[in-house]
Amino acid sequence: MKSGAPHGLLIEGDRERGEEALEYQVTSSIERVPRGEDWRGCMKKKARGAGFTLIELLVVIAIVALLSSVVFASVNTARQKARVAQTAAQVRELYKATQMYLNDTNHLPRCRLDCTQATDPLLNANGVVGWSGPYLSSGVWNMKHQWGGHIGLGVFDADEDGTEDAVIVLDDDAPGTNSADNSGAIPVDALAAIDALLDDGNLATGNARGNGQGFFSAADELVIKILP
Ligand SMILES: [Ca+2]
Ligand SMILES: [Ca+2]
Ligand SMILES: [Ca+2]
Ligand SMILES: [Ca+2]
Repeated sequence: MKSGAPHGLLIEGDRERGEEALEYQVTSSIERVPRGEDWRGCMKKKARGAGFTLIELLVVIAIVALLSSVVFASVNTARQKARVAQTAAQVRELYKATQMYLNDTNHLPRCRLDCTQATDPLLNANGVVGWSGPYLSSGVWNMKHQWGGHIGLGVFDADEDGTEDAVIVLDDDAPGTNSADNSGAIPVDALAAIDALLDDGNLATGNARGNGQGFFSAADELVIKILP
């Protein structure tokens, strides 16, 4: 459309818009190669070699995907191992605190989901004779395991032999919630790994039982009988 225009105007158009550059190529007798041509020629050269590059690229992508899935899996395994070890350490720490409480008071401490900082037996005497705590610096009322559920202290006849037992519960419910919370579920393989560190590795036997297989545990929970 600008074929009849002076060359000076066409050059201006070429520099500003690719559309006009094409028209300029057909109609103009100026020898200078428009910028648009430079660009297209370059792309054509790349496109010719792209067959090999694409296959190579796909192979590289496949290898990277494979490697990253392997790395991701091993990172996950390492993270789970660390969480399992940390949770077992928390249980041992709480067990020691419970032992000290029992030695001093001759009572078993309780602190389940309705437990607060004010009622936490490891932090407050609350009239219990012989109490000489605190037995755990931040208590147990807000203690969470690595999946976010409450680590609680319970007292009930876990093994159904007619006498009360002290238990540590790795709950699937967050501190201060109720049994319907379920936000802190522990994966079954992690439950078994915790059981293996603290007990016999079997969720249905020994002093640690879980995932609904004993000691009145719910799914995704572990109940550990610590006393007597
Ligand atoms: Ca019992
Ligand atoms: Ca629960
Ligand atoms: Ca629950
Ligand atoms: Ca067990």
